[in-house]
Amino acid sequence: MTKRALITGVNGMDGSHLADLLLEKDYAVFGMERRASAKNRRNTAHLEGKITFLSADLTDQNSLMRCLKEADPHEVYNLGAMSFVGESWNTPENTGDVNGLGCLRILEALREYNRPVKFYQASTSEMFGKMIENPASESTPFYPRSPYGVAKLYAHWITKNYRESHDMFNVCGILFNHESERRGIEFVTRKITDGVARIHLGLQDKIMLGNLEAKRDWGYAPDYVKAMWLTLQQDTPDDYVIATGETRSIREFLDAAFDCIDIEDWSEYVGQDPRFFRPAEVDVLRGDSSKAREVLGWKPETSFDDMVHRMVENDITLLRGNR
Ligand code: NAP
Ligand code: G4F
Repeated sequence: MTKRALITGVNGMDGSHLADLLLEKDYAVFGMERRASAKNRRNTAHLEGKITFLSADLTDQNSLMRCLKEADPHEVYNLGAMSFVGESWNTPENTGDVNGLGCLRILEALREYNRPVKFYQASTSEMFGKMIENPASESTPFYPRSPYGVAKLYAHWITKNYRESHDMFNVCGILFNHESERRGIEFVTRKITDGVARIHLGLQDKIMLGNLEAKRDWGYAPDYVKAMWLTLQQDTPDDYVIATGETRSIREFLDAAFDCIDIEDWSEYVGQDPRFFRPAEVDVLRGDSSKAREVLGWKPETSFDDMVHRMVENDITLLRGNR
């Protein structure tokens, strides 16, 4: 029997990598996208003709029900979100609507649909925020520091609540930061690798950033979508931290990225701009993924240095193509 999966946010970084993985596994893949006046298939152009795109929006209940009926999925992965933490202070209400209530809307649609569908919610290390424990595990108390983190915490708890209240197969992956060549340009890693590529090609003089001291537990996105799939293949629904267990500062990311173009001292190429600082910062994130390693047999496969190299090389190639 061919398995069918519905992915919300299919045009995003994770959505596109997950679609690649599920196609390798011979799934029929249905990708939910929200259609504006123009298509946004930068990450999914290669998937046209291989997956079925469905038009819907996490803020539109009827559209979600229509998607479920059209896809008739065995598995639903909710990866759609307003995923940029910095922007969530500018649009807190929309962030709550999409990231918090959007998840509730899918759960309600699933309840009404009333078939045995496994549901995956992309929860986030941003829910740990102040990091009551370091490293953070599934039992660490939450302390979100942004409207994004607060909205995601609602989605996390409502997913668990519907599992317990309605006996649904709902799981949450508490995903620490993960990056790839398909990362949005506004996130710090891609902003740096794109900037380093431009400096290398003589197209830009400086990269302007915010807080360089913040630390993140950075993994490679294709490894993380494997964890998503593994989580839904279990017999019992449960929640898992997905992380490398290593943490590095933005400065260390800069070291690795500039190293790719043989620049050791990058100080003249990097500036700071108050616009990129946040009203409340998450100073450090580090995750303990022991449970995922033991139960799912998951582990990160791509090293930090390899990931940074791939991103810089990809940006150099893209920019050379554009010139
Ligand atoms: P991403 O690249 O920003 O993708 C998010 C996708 O959601 C985009 O395709 C976006 O569509 C779509 N979307 C936004 N608003 C929507 C709406 N109202 N209705 C339907 N779709 C909507 O994010 P990502 O990095 O792949 O992350 C995937 C998920 O994992 C997100 O839920 C994110 O919060 C979560 N997460 C990510 C990380 C990480 O480090 N990457 C860590 C923890 C959790 P448009 O293209 O139209 O904007
Ligand atoms: O790359 P960032 O914007 O990612 P952030 O805030 O950690 O969020 C990402 O990871 C979360 C998981 O922990 C996801 F849930 C979320 O969807 C997203 O994928 O910022 C990383 C750090 C921050 O401390 C920020 O203050 O980099 C710092 N930073 C310094 N200069 C900057 C910049 N961030 C951005 N985006 N742009 C800068 O110029």
